Amino acid sequence: MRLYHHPLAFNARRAVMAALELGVPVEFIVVDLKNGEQRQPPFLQLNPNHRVPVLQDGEFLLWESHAIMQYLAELTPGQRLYPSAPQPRADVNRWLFWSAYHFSPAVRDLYFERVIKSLLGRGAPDRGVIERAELQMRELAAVLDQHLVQRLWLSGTTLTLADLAIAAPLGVWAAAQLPIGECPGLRAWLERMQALWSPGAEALQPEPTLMRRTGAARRCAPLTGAAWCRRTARRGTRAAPPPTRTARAAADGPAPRGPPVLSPA
Ligand SMILES: N[C@@H](CCC(=O)N[C@@H](CS)C(=O)NCC(=O)O)C(=O)O
Repeated sequence: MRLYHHPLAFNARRAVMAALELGVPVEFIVVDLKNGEQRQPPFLQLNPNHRVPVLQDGEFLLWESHAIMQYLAELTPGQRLYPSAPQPRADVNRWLFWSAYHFSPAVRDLYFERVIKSLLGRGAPDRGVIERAELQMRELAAVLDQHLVQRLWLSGTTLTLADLAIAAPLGVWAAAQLPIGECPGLRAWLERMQALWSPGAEALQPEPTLMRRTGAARRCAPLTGAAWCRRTARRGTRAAPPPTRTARAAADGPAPRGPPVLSPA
């Protein structure tokens, strides 16, 4: 099974995170987005929308990151990231759709205007887009914050696909200057996600100079079957710890540093 992605693409990152957390043996392939590989015929045969991620499982091709997460979970016997009972599953699905329709597009606009445009030499940030996206982001962050202030995880009492889906775009919060500074519940949850995912930081960003490179898709073989994947897969099936004083204190503490794992650069 192959997963086409790019280390700076947070939509792809949620699929990568799901594969690693589930311990699915996937071959990770980086697509050279900066040089337009995604618009070349070979990649367009994988995804006519010229976007990562794409999962290739034999003859079966699947694009759309949230659908890939669900598929990978379905393939994994005994997994607990995607519950099978109707209501818990619907609750996770609710956050996946919310992520796809509302949250990720708002993050994308701020990330694109403030980070990607300058990386790609696409001109100055558009103030109008930034103002609209910031307004939207504040509302969405408040929804997350209120939900998370009394809870450890977004859905149910353990880590699920919902947490991975929404943490992935938040990895760019510092670089994209996302307005989440006054959201203690959200920040405490983000710190929990960082603690879970820090060991994967290097794995997710095997080539820091990637954006300066050119050429065809690069294979990230070291990711496949890494011991770290097995460790996190086990952790993913473990029940969440009860709320601790440390977790609550974190909610009141200073703003966290940029998420090491999830950070784009
Ligand atoms: N809704 C899609 C969005 C995918 C997407 O926008 N991917 C971006 C990177 S985050 C991309 O590949 N952009 C390249 C392009 O538009 O040419 C998903 O969740 O998979």
